[in-house]
Amino acid sequence: MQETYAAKSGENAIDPSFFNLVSQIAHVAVTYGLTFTAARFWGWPGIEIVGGLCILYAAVHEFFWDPLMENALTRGSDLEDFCFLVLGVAVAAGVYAI
Ligand SMILES: [Ca+2]
Repeated sequence: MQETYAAKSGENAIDPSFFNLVSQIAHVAVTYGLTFTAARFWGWPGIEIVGGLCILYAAVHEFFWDPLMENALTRGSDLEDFCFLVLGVAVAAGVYAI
């Protein structure tokens, strides 16, 4: 059984590059939202704790969980996913600092 193929015009399918774009926007938004919200409540200690937990989560999820459990059709680059999760933390810290 063939698992992947190029969709024909008009066929109901997901464009992998569009799927990846949406995924990376979601990765940044999640860690940005969590870290910036923590910063609003607890300042820099909130960024250190919640941002640190986000980075820990990103590392475990992307380099342990995904290689074992993620569907081959939706799995992209774990390193890219990790970088965008960390980017959300970094942007939150940057926005909080200014
Ligand atoms: Ca991943």
